[in-house]
Amino acid sequence: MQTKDFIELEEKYGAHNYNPLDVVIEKGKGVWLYDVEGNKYLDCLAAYSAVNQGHCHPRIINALKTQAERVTLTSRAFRNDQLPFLYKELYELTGYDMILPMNSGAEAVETALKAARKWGHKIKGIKADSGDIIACRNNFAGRTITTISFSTEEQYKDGFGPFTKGFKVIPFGDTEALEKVINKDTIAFLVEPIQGEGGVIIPPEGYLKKCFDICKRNKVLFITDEIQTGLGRTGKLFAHQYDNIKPDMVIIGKALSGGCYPVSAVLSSKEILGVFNPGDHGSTFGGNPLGAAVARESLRVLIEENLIENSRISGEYFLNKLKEIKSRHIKEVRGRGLFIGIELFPEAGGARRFCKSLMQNRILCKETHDNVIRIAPPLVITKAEIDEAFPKIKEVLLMD
Ligand code: IF1
Repeated sequence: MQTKDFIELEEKYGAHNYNPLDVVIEKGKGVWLYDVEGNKYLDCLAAYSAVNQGHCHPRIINALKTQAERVTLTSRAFRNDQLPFLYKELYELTGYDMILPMNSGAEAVETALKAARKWGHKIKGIKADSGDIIACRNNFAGRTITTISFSTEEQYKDGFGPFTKGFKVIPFGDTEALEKVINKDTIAFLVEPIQGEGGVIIPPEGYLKKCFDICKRNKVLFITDEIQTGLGRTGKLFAHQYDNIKPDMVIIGKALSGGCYPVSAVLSSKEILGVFNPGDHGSTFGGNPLGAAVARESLRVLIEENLIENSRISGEYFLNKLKEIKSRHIKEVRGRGLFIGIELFPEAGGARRFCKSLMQNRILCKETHDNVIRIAPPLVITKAEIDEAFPKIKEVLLMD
């Protein structure tokens, strides 16, 4: 079968909730993806930062295979021999001493929201079934009814109401707006340190620290969604570390498993996650031994292969080279670590057509918010691979 045959089959039976590029991937290794005709592509999306460790990392695949032949799922009705070590290793890596494991990012966001609400009602003393959680415009937190309830992207909400109450939305990057919206019934502030789907939007210097201090002064939980920015993507373990803060809760996912298995988690403390009693919350697969074994190895690879530092150094190198491109289409090139966005002027006709041309040049990117090309390769990328890709990117950005 050729590319077109796969596309035909997918279009015939699949729900059309995506508009993917017409490339059919057959295998991946490191930063490289191969289509069904054997063409080789540089992956500059890394499955939205889930494949920070590179495709099919041998150590992670091996951990997956080994555990898969021991036991995959026990349910949480019983205990398993992988999860306690994942907890311990996450604590040693992050300093958070209470962790709740889930599967998808959205499930971890929902878990954090439930923990925050329960903390608000049981600890802060906000009246039951009341209180607000603050989010930012242009956020992305998942596709569930609650996570889209505070989305400001009309398409993500169209037709899916009624929505979950108890959320207020303020402009991202605006500390005064946060100060103004907080009242005695405010429970928490949920924020992505850099808005990914929003278009790789980096807030003003010191924004997170100022928000953190405002939240502390008002006994409001400060929660970071690091599902995309976390685990090395921006050149630090967590993007919030650029502001030297320690959020009350950190939500992680994606690269927690190196893209080999859905694993997410809420990292927090006994004071907050301690509000959960047995039976309050859970999930069939949450905390399963297969996911835990994969996550343990994914974290080891991230640290032992120095991928966070490589993200910082290679990201700076890549960003500086991209900034050299003098194209009438480019409005701004911005980024932190290997989390880069090339914002185009609206007159450029939208980022999609550039991504299609990049695909012809064997580089796979994804547009975000119409006019931004997201460049976020696996963190294992080398300077040589960047140098090989750069002229192809430059050629596309100089096209008419
Ligand atoms: C899709 C976007 C990115 C996330 C942040 C929570 C989640 C995500 C900051 C939910 C997930 C994914 C979803 C995926 C595409 C991708 C995405 F374009 F949708 F918005 F990365 F920017 N918080 N983002 O980025 O995690 O439940 O998906 O595991 O196709 O919807 P999830």
